[in-house]
Amino acid sequence: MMDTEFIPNVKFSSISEIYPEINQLEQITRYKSLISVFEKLYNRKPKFIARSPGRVNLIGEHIDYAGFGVLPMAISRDLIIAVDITNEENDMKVRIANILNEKYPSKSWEYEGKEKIVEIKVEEGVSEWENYFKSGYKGILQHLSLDKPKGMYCLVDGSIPPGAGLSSSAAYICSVIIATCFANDVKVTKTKITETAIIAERFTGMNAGGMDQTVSIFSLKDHASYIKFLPSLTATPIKLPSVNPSIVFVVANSLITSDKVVTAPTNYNLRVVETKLAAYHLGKSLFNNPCENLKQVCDLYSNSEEVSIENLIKLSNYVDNIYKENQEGFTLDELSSLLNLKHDEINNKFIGKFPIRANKFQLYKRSKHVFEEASRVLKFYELCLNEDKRENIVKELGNLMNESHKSCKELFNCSCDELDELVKICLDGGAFGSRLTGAGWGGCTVSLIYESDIDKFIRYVTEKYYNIKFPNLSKDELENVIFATSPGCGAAIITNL
Ligand code: NG1
Ligand code: MG
Repeated sequence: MMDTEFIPNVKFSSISEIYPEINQLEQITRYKSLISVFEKLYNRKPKFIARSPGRVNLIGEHIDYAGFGVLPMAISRDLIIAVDITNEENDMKVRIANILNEKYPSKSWEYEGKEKIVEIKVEEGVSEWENYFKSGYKGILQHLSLDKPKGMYCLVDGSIPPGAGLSSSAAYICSVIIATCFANDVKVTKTKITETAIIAERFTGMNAGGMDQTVSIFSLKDHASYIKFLPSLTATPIKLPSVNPSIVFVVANSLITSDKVVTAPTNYNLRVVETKLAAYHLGKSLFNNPCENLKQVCDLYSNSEEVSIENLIKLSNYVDNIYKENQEGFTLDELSSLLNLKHDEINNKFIGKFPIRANKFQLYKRSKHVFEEASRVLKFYELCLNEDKRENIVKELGNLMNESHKSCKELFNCSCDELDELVKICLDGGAFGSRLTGAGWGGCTVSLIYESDIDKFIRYVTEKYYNIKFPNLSKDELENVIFATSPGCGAAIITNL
């Protein structure tokens, strides 16, 4: 197996190579300060640092869990964990602390054997910072066969704003997994780490898709990723179009935080259920074969595992037709007769471990969004690949992003007033396209602009959005809420500290 299959080791002296866009000196200072806080806190030196980046999704929202391809890129903002391991044979304790210790208090726990590993309490309405650590730790230990995992001292520092749709949770879990592997001297392939991280995120109460973990682990510097989940997980690195004048993506945080774990029963997890219900129903009505996800409906429809824009459009039209009489959603009773399933069968098949709350289940809107969004991803991908089509490319990419936002807002209902307002301001400020990124209901937008317009654009959005809604933000804070991105590196272990 090739070495590149594993998480790369980067020497501390080369960490600036990981960070293309933001001040590299600032990063070096950040790492040095992490190491010195670690030493003061634990009275020992860290052995290594694990880092995994957040991401901005360029296009393909809420379709990963329906099995369709997405197109995100890693950003420089990341989650780093300084780690030392204990050498005493029976010390299997994990101690965690955070640089922001007032907000995130220190915790520790003992290893209680394979069966138990660690208890994760997920109560509705609460999301504890240590749960993400525990989830990653539990996920990887369930996979590895270690009799005695090493005790660990850990100190965490994150630069991804939480609840902003930039995937702080997946970056956290991925860092924990690679840290635990490295601490215990085991090598696991990138694919296995990603799959473990996806399952691990579900311990936190989110019925997670796989985009964030894949992009965090697989990204290559200067490349976005085209990620496919079925028939198997693949991440193809792609260069963003090189055009003249050159383009860049700017992230702007609406500063409306959406804690996805807390809102999962009415938002994220409910959407997962709705797309599954639609797959079951469409599969049944088209082929007498209830499907598990909407990608499977598409495969059966086209007799191939390759997805085509043409077939996605046909399916979107089919959805118009089959739900002609009911575009406003089905009650549980109505679903029961539509699918010919009893209430508890629906519960067991589609809901299970992730509780949801809904008066109506939207099959029409959700499936239509998924098929159309999947076709926009393919169009975006083709535009990135096709060197000959460069004339209107910036406009075309922008239009796809705008259509994506409209669909997230109207069909997937995962936007909010502030995001819609911010998108409008970004477009007025000269963006070719602008859309919510990540799960939505708050969090960030991503906008496509000319690189030469960055300052002008940021000034405009600051004046129209931040100065009005959040007039007390300092200059430093502003730099953290609106910033230009370039495609960053994936996960790494930093050694030789
Ligand atoms: P964020 O923005 O990190 O909550 C979530 C999911 C993705 C994807 C997007 C919507 C997790 C960890 N992440 O992202 O898989 O479904 O929403 O496109 O569940
Ligand atoms: Mg998340």
